[in-house]
Amino acid sequence: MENDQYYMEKAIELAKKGIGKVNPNPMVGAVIVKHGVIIGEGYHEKYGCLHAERMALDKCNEDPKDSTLYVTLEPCCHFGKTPPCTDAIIKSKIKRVVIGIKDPNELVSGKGIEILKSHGIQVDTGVLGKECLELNKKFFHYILTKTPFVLMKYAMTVDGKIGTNTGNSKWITGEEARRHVHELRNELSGIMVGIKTVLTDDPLLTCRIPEGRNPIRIICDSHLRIPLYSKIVKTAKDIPTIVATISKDYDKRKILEGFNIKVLPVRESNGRIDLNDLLIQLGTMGIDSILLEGGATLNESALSSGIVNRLNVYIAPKIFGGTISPSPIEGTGISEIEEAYLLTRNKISVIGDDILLQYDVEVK
Ligand code: AOF
Ligand code: ZN
Repeated sequence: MENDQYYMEKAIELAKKGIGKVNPNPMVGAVIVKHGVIIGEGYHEKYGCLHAERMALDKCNEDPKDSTLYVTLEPCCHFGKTPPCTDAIIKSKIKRVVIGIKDPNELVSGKGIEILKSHGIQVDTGVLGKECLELNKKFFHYILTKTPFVLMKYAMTVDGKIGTNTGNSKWITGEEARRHVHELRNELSGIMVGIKTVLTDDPLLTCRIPEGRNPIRIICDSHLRIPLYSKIVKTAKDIPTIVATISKDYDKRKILEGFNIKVLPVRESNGRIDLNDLLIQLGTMGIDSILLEGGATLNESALSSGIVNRLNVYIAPKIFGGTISPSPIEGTGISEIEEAYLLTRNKISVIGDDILLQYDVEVK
């Protein structure tokens, strides 16, 4: 109907207020409209809190009887941390419910729609469905696979270098692009790097935007080489940190645990961490999404293990040149074109002087 998209856009905007606070649950927004006027708005504010639909109903400044509810995700019909939203919708005598996308959660998945319909409520689904799916890409992936959604990110020059011939990489992209990465750190539940990155850059891997929150730090460290004087170890008392390893060095494990680091034993694959096993374990810990920030060795392992779902490439208008200057994906590479990892273009944007290419990765 006329204006459906307009109100759904509003609901999407509201849902985004939950960025970084609702994981592993979805970001959901809801708008209640009566006689062409918004009478209530709500969104899922924080994990475990009220669902968007109930917040919108609570916030109504008028009786919602005969109104239309716009909601980005199919209303739930199960008793979870809160009672079913379908009950509240039916009780309020809302006449029509417009849904962005069906909930993939098997406890709901279509059943919410059926219950509403069986109570004589008109239900329309698929309004801005693509946008509502994009909004909760991580949630859809996590609830269907029980493993985290992995976003691989790197910044490079136009000639595909992630450092100079001395390994210098501060900074390749400009301030705005770097801020964008901090927004991702605020949004995704975990941030993952390989031990080489810790040894060469000594990073903190924190989120440095106002009101941002730190992701859980995950270090892939097959042989427990992480130095006790590294910033990661020194700050682990305050920032949740996981070191994934295949090492049997129990003394070092104990020392790291003394620094409040969770040492996670992982299955071995060709002398290294089995990333698929690691992802399963992280999934059971409730980690729904991971920002993979390299380096080049881990990037290659992640791609070849088939765990990467999305790729963000930030391209700076610079050229470094040099045969030994590093590139984003190392390892052995491929010999036949047919073996290439295939990507689907999702979005191209300009961020300051840099360009962001966003791709979905085709899982082999
Ligand atoms: C949310 N927020 O606004 C809506 C959700 O863990 P629970 O009990 O809060 O239930 C989570 C499920 O409820 C979630 O997986 C999704 O299927 C459904 N809808 N969840 O966290 C909301 N509407
Ligand atoms: Zn609900």
